[in-house]
Amino acid sequence: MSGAKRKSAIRKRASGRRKAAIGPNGFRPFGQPIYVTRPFLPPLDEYAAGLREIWENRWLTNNGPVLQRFTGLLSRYFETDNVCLFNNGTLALQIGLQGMGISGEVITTPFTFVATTHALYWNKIRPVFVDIEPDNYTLDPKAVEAAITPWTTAILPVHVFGHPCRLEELAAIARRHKLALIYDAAHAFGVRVSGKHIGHFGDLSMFSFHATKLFHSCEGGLLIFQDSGLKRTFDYLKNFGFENETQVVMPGTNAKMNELQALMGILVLKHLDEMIDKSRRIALLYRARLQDVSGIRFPPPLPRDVRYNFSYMPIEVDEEVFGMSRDALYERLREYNVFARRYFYPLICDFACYKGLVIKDPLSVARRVASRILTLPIYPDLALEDVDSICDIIIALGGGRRQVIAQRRKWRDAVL
Ligand code: T4K
Repeated sequence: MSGAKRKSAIRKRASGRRKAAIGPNGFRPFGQPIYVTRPFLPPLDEYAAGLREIWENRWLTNNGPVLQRFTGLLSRYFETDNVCLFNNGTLALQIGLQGMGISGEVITTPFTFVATTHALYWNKIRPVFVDIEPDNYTLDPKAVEAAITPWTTAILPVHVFGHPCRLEELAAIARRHKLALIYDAAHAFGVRVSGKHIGHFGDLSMFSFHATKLFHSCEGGLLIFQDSGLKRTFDYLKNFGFENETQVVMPGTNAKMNELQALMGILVLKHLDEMIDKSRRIALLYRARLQDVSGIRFPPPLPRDVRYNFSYMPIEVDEEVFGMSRDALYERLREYNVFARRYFYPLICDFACYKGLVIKDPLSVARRVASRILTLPIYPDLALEDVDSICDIIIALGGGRRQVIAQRRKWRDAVL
């Protein structure tokens, strides 16, 4: 392609992606879909160089050199040897529970991705759903304590959207009742509390490295744990239980991360701080533009000692005040090529496969949040101009065009 043609193609792509401008008939849809997230991709030549090494090694999986390098990097990042990589977060959590011998009942949240509960199911553990807190949507410690029975063996809270759970209260409950505390930290890579990695709270934490996560390895999962004795068990469980060529010590499965995943993880890790910073600016812009819009609610800012990763952008839509239901807003945004998501609706206990469970907690907060939640697009490469246009559309859908103009003036004064 000639230089001039290439420039024109780039210009076309940018304007196609960007424009949801105010036209004579109102807002025009974006030229290309704006998804809730897009994976960060490292420079292609860096990945190609890594592939060349893999080609030369002819070693694709089963604890290859790239996987070992990735493990070493994560071990340094978390400052512990107690790390174990898997081919995805679901199997990591499933094996985490199995390796720790969790059984009976586990108290958990219904406001999460379905994999949290599936990991219990595959271990024949009964999930006991209790309510969440209205501010950051994590498990309510009071509800947890009220749900403990003689069969309870563990608590499985989720740092949903990367919001840290009530770490101290949950630790105290676990201690008092001699329960294991296992965190689903799928959304929380990069989050720190008082300078400490979120993965160091509780007995064990699982991170998902799925492509939709801020930090990813295409697919992948990681366990961080306190008891170093568990490492051997996890290594057996993810590799068929092999001790050596002739001995199988337990009925494991195949949950190994391969070399191509590990390579992606190594290259994306280099960009973690830059990704968090870009996402932070996007989140600030959403807040500046939308926080005073009637009927839109943001979770309150996190405590000052939390270093957040800005991996999700949840808002709640109050139909009566906003003038449109969450579902209507979700649908209308799609008409503009904006694919926000209703994470996490429906609640897990309302999925057909879990409907039969007896649930004592009325889950009133979780139900209200699930009916109002909408997660807006956020990812490092999302242009601020696009965020601005998404906000224009939301404001216009709720309150009309005049409000957009007033809002624009206001945030420009505040932010610039
Ligand atoms: N626990 C929690 C709390 C979790 O949130 C998850 C996963 C897990 C456990 C399990 O971890 P993993 O086993 O997945 O490692 C997505 C992800 O598949 C899932 O990993 C994630 N949580 C969940 C919250 O979101 P979907 O069904 O919403 O994904 P999908 O395919 O609709 O993707 C969302 C958007 O992302 C697409 O509209 C476009 C964009 N996208 C997606 C992919 C895969 C891309 O641009 N490129 C891509 O390659 O579940």
